[in-house]
Amino acid sequence: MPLDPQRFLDDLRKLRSFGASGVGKGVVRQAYSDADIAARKWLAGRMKKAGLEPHFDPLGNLFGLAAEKSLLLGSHSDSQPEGGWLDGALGVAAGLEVARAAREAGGPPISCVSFQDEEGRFGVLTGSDVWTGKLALAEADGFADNTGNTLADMRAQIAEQAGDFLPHSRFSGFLEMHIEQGPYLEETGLRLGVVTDIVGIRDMRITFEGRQNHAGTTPMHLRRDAFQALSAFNAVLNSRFANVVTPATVWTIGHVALHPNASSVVPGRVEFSMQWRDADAGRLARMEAIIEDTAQEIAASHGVTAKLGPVMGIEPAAMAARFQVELADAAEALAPSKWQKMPSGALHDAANLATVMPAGMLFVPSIGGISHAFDEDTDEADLVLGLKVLDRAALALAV
Ligand code: HGY
Ligand code: MN
Ligand code: MN
Repeated sequence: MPLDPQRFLDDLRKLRSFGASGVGKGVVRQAYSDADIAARKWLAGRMKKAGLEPHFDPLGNLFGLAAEKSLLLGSHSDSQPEGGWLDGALGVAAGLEVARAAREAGGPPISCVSFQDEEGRFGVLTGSDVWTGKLALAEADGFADNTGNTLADMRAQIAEQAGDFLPHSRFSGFLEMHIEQGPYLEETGLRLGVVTDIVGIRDMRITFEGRQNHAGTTPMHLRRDAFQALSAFNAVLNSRFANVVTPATVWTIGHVALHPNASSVVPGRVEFSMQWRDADAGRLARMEAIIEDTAQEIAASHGVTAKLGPVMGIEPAAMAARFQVELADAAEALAPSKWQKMPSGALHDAANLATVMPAGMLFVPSIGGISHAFDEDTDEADLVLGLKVLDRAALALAV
């Protein structure tokens, strides 16, 4: 059987049914949720049916293994708390289809994978962080999500299915197809992106602790208001970053927990996430120093204390030259002049995989540049074109 785009689209739509949100094509399928675990069990069944041996490792990373050493294709099937149907799922369904078609056609051995917790419920790219040896399992087990669940407790749900961690030497390289998640391809009228580099990321939690008090009786000059500290921190940080960043640098305060979060109470505590991304590790370090200094200065001037948690991160990663060449050749063959080499501003498992084997990535456009939102989408013709380009490159790399 040759590559079957309809079977790939059917799998992709079926995968969406696990955690389908009811809003647009969105999904709610965070790592280790019931929907995520059900989706992985279904995927394991599809792998088995395709003649690929399903293998869960202790984190819940799910591999569909060819019998011999092989190229590995895939992405992740967990979602953000409010996610789209393609982020990660596209690369998983495409990897499965290419591996399955190669097997049916008597082609080279190709394996597929869905990594666990790429979206960082517990860390940054938790499943591939641990598998590639960047993060010790014992340390990761202690990580808690925003509501206090630990990774150890969550992964215990799949302990019965789990086998060992696989040796990296079982694979000759890693290819990941993904939606762009940004506006560039659509704006330039291109249909494919061959990724050159993946930016680096740093992520930490910061807590400002002040004094909870009555919002009617506490004079402004006596307040130690955690929200006011956060607000001032954000404004000062933005102005200080202006001297350091480039137009491609990004930073986000995306999660804020204000205590006790009531309209008649001066907030006594705020915990928030601070994330920043750039292609230059030196710039990431300069930004970290500015964040630390600013947090301490703002704390002192607002009568609160600042507690800075550990900094987690992924280093900027270059994609393997040969993988870029084969993806570019395939893109030019199937979509002449409709592709471009480009960096990735989003993080991907391929950044971790690049530390243990050659890795490459292929992008297809995101409509309106929207992702990490329910209305994320891509034209079906672009999904199928991406599958064909991935297949062509994989067959060239797998021999
Ligand atoms: O946040 C990211 O870039 C990725 O989607 N985990
Ligand atoms: Mn993703
Ligand atoms: Mn994502």
